[in-house]
Amino acid sequence: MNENEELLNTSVNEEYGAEQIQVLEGLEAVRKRPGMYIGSTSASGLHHLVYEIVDNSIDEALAGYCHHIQVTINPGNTITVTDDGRGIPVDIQPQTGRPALEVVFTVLHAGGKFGGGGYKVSGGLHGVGASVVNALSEWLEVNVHKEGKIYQMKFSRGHITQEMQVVGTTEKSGTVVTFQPDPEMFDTLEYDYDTLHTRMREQAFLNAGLKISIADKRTEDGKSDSMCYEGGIREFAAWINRHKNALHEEPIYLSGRKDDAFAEIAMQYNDGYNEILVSFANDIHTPEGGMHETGFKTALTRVLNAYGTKYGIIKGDDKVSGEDCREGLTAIISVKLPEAQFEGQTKQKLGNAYIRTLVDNVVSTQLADFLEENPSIAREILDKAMMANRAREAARRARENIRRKSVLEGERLPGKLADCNERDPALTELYIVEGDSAAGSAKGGRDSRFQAILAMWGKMLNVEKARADKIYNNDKLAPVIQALGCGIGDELDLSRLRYHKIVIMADADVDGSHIRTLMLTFFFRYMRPLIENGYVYAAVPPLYKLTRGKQSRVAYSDEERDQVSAEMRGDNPNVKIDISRFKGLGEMDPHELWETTMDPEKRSLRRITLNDAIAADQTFTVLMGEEVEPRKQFIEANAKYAVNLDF
Ligand code: TTJ
Repeated sequence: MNENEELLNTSVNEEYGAEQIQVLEGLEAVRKRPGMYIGSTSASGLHHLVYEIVDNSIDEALAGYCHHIQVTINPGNTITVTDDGRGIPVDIQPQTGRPALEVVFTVLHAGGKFGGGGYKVSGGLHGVGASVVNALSEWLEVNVHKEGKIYQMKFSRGHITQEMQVVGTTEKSGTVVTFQPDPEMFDTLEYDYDTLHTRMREQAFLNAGLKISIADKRTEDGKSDSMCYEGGIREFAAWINRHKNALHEEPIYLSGRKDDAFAEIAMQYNDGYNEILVSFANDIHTPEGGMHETGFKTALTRVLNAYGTKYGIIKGDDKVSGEDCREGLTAIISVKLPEAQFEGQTKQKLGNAYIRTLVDNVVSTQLADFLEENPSIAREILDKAMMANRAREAARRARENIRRKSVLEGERLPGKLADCNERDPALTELYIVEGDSAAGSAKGGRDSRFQAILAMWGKMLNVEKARADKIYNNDKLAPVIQALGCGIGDELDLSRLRYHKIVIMADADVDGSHIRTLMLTFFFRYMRPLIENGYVYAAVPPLYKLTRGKQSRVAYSDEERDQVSAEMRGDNPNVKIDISRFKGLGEMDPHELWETTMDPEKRSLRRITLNDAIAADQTFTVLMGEEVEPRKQFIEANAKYAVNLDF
C-alpha cells in the first residue's frame, strides 16, 4: 500500500466515525420528535410507517423493476413488506465505507440517493424513508435477495443489532422488510386492515399494472386482497363511480408529457351533483390541490364553454362557471415530475407552476378533440353544466329569500337553538342532539357559558338526492345552517362560523348511527371545510354503568368495562359489581350526561377526519344512494361498528 492509499484509508475511517455520530444524532432526533417525521404518533403515524416502506418498493416499480408488492400484517401487529425488485444495493459505499443497505436504514433522508431514476420529492413529510421507520421500530429485519445471495441485517430502535451478513442462497431478487413499531413511541400498535387496504388500492390504481397484495394474518380467517389495475386511473374513476349512474360508460382519459414531467387525467360524469376531484403528485395525494388542479379546472371550463358556444348550446355571451362544469364529475389527476414542491399548511399542495401549463395543454387539446369525436357524450355533459348553471341561479335566489326574510323578521338564530353566552367561536361548542329527551338532558346538564344545544328530531332530508336550493329551505337543515352562521356550498365563509367545535351527539345504536351519517353526509357535501379544518366531532357516550353499592362508574368500551370492574373489585374477588348497558342518551339525567359526555375535563370527543374523502363519499353514497343491496350489505357489515363509524 502506498502512502496516498494509506492516507485515503485513514481519512475514510475518520469520516466514517464522524458520520456514525451524525447518524445516531439523526435517528435520535426522529425519536425525540417523531411527529415531525411521520405526522403523529397516533394510529395515523403508525400506518404511515407502512406507507414509508412501501414507497420504496413503488419507486422500484416506477423504475420498471418491481411488479409485485406484498404487505402482510403478522400476528402481534408486525408488518412485512416484500417486493420483487432488484433488491437494495449491498455494496460498500465509497462515501461512508459502509454497505448501502446499512446506510438506507441508518441515515436520515438516505433513501433518495439510491433512486434508480424515480421521481424525487421535496418539502413535505413524504419519502422521509426507511431510516425513520427503523428509528421508530422496536426491531426491524431486512433480507435482500440479490445475485444469488440472501443478505440480512437487523436493527433495534435504529441501532444495528446484527451487521449485514449473508445467510443463504437464492434464485430470486427482491427486498423483504419486517418491523415491530416501538411501543415506547406509539399510542396504539393495532393496525387497521381497511386503512392499509384503502391506501394500497389507491397505490395500485396510480401505478397501472403493478400488483399489490395485502393479507391480515393476525387471525386464521383474516382478510386478504390482491389488486392490479391495467387501466390505472381510468379504473380508479370508474371505481369511485361504481354505485352511481355514469353518463358515459368509459372514463375520458387524457395524458401527455413535457420533458421529464408526465400528466394524466381520467374523468367520468355521473347523474349526481357532487364533485370529486382527487389529485396526486408522484403518487402522493394532494388534498389541498395545487398547480395540477388549477390547470385542470381552468382548461375544463374553457373547453366546455368554447364547445357549448360553438354548437349553440350556450347562447350568446352566456357562460357556465367552473363549478357548473364539475357538477357530477369524478376526476383523477395524476402528475409525475422531478423535484415536486409541496406547499401549504400541511404540505399537501403542489407548487410547481409549469405543471399547470402542462395539464392545461393536455386538457385543452385532448378534451376538445374528445368532444368533437363524441358529440352525444359532449351534448350530455354540456346539458348537465347548463342545468347546474340554472340550479345555481335558483339556489342563489332561495338564499337571498332566506336572508331577506331573516332581516325582515329579525330572526337570525333558530328557535330550537339554546345558545351559549360566549361569543368567541374559538371557545364555543355546538351540540347537535338527536331526540327530545336527550336534548332536554343536554340543556339541563351543559355549561351554558360556552356550550350551545341544537335539538334535532325526525327523519332528515336525504341530502344525497337534494340540490342546494332545497337544502336552504329544508326545515331540519335550515336551523343547522343558521346556527353555524357561515353559509354553505361555494358561499361558505369559515370566518363567520359561530362554533369551532360542532359535536354530533347521538345514541350508540343503529338509529343514532343513521342520524350521525345523515348529518355527516350534509357536512361532507355542503360544508366540507368544517370537516377538513377539524371542527366536527362525534360525542362518545359511555356504554356501561358499573355499580358497587353506592359507588358507580362508567366505561366507554368492553376493555374499559373489564378494567373498571377489576379496579372496583380490588382485593375483594367475591364482591358483586352490577354492570348495566346504557340504552341511550335519553335515559341519562342532565348531571350524568354532563359528567360522562359533555364535561371537557372528563369526556372524550372523536374528531371526524376526512383523510380519505373517497372512502367517505363511498360510504355516504352506499348508505344514501338508490341502490338498496350495497346499502344493506354495508349496514350489515358495519352494524357492530355503529359507534366507530369513522371517516
Ligand atoms: C435502487 O437502484 C439500484 C438497485 O436497487 C434499487 C433499490 O434500492 N430497489 C429497491 C429498494 N427495491 N425495493 C427496495 C426497498 C423495499 C423495501 C420493502 C424497503 C426498502 C427500504 C427498500
